Amino acid sequence: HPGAAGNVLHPVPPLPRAGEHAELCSGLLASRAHTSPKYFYDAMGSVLFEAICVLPEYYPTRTEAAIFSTHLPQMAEVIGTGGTIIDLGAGNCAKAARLFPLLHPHQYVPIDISADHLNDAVSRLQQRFPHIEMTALSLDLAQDWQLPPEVRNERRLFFYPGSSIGNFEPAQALDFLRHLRLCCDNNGGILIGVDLIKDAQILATAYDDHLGVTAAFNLNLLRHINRLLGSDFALSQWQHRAFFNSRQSRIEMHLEAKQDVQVRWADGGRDFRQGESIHTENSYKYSIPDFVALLEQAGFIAAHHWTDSDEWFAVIYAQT
Ligand code: AVJ
Repeated sequence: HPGAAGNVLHPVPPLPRAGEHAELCSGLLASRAHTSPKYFYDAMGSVLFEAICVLPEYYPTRTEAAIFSTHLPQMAEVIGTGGTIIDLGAGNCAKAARLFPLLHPHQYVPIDISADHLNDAVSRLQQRFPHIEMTALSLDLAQDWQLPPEVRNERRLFFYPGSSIGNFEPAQALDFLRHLRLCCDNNGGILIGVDLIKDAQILATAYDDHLGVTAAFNLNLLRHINRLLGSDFALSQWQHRAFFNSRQSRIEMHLEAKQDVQVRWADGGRDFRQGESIHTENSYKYSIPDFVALLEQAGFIAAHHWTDSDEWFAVIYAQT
């Protein structure tokens, strides 16, 4: 990176698109059609998600930010300084940047699926923190992944804010946390944001806001799929649906056909009946004890947690 002499900034390669075609098709052709939430995040989707984060209805981002503002000094005492911060789903890297003045990492490793977004964010951040070695990686965290040797192993702190863990099924969340535990030496840890179970109406409104930004975010998925598959989804034929499934403790997002719909792509297609839907996202909500139990099953020792006065959101630090 020319602007940051002495620092390594690995250019992020675009994700390999092989396999995505097959994965998308099989999800769309399943009896209950579904897609992975990773397909939300094309360039437009990443911008729409940033807009979601400033919606009044979407409490997680600001609640988590307030928890960090209030408790960051104590977090730094508990966690200690130095080492490598590995930012899982870094996005615009803004959340991690707030940790730097207190945690003083030697290395910062932002990981995100959206390569363009990440490259822009990291080159800006490197100017502000020229003394921190930055190594950007483009990985699909929902697939098998390994950290490359450039990632130092003195003391790895996985940073996983925003409650993105909620996109995993609980069993997959456990596998994911176990994988993180195996990536840490004896001095590692995880600082993770977890959205908590609360009133179903508050939850549902957070995913069905009055401006329709979440609806646009959900519908934009069809445009992304059209580009990836060469399909002919018409956005006007679909509507956003979001609700809290209390039995499974998760928000579900769907795209529902407003009428009978025919969709075609190069090597396939599908008819949807009016009211039929594509399941586009799950966002699991946890209690603090249940999530602590999950961390402990994964081999971490939950050291501390911080929450807001309503207990809507928790930030949990667990160590090896
Ligand atoms: C990025 C997975 C944390 O589940 O709240 C926000 C995604 N989807 N609004 C969430 C999302 C619709 C978000 N995560």
